[in-house]
Amino acid sequence: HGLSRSGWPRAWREHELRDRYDAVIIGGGVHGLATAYYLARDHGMRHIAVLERAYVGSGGSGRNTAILRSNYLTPEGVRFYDRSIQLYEHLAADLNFNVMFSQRGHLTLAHNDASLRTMRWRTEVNKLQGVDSEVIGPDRIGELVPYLDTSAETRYPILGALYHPPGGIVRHDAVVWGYARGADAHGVHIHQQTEVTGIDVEHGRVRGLRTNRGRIATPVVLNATAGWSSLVSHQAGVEMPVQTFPLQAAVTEPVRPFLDTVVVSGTLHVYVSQTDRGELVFGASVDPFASYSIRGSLEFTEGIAGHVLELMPALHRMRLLRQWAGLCDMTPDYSPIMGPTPVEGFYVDVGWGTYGFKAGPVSGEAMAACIADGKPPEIISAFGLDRFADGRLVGEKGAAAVGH
Ligand code: PYC
Repeated sequence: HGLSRSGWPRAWREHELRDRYDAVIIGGGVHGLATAYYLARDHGMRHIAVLERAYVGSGGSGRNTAILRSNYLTPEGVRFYDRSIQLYEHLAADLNFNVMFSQRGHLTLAHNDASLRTMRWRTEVNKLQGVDSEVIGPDRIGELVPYLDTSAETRYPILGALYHPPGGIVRHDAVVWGYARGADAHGVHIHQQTEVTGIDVEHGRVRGLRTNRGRIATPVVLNATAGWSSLVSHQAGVEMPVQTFPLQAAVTEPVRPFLDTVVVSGTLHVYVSQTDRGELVFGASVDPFASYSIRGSLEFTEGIAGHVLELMPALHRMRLLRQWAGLCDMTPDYSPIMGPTPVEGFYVDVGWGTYGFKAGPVSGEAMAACIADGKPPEIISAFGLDRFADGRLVGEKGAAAVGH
């Protein structure tokens, strides 16, 4: 039972679906699995299920570009993402699973005065929160990334950059598998191919949910989905201020390592990094229309190729290997929605836009504390659903990702 067909031990087990759990987490991505892991490990909760419609990591956790950073714009955002970086720094040891976190530094290029001003603003907020960021000029950028065209002859000359040394990349699948294995070792039931078809609410409180494999009674449900988060919350009668957009990405054939920083250009709507395998990973901003489609488009391929070549003309002979898309749940202020909802026992960890993967560890830690204590811990207190009614927005547009 504990072995796969090839004879290797299974990283996590399969279980019969029980008709009762103490908590059910919808979504087997990094957020849902991390929440289950910390709930079981740190809060001693037993009888936890994670329900995943497809396979673990099949949503945003397996579709992102694996970039980690904490150089945000608001103090609330910087503190939150910085805690995630701290957890990532110890994750391989914690999970006993090599997640290949490479803190190679992260550069956000400024091609105009307005961007440079925002970079300076972010630098000051970052420093006040103890996060390492500084604005650097074209000469230093050229030393860090020799292949970048830092001349004044380009369409959008590079005026400077926000340099964030602790940022970098990680092996995103390993993070998902590590949390899944860790959660399983603490007794969590991971149910793949298990789709939630309804959430039962009586007298303002969660009673259970229905799935394609049967009913489950539970007093606690966490919506940790991405792409369909508003539809899942709607099943509990809770409306989310979320609009869903596709985001496309691509990788090239592998080449010898030459790029050991992450390079982001908001003006050119593109970010580039090189994996340990040698592939270049390219990502774009979200598609310009709301949709649940994850089909690739030729417009994306043409656009990304053109923009990458504006930054690094020497790459003109490289070939793209594959492209894909993921779904981004955008909120009005570009910050997530985390914590309790008006339905007792129904919690959300949603609205992750284009920035969810890097927040997986801190979200898991914070949502586990929130569920165990019945109230949000300080680190996520600014991200509650009620902020939209009260007008306490946490505006992260200037640092969320590219091209918003
Ligand atoms: O927030 O760093 C980010 C990011 C990279 C790609 C999409 N979002």
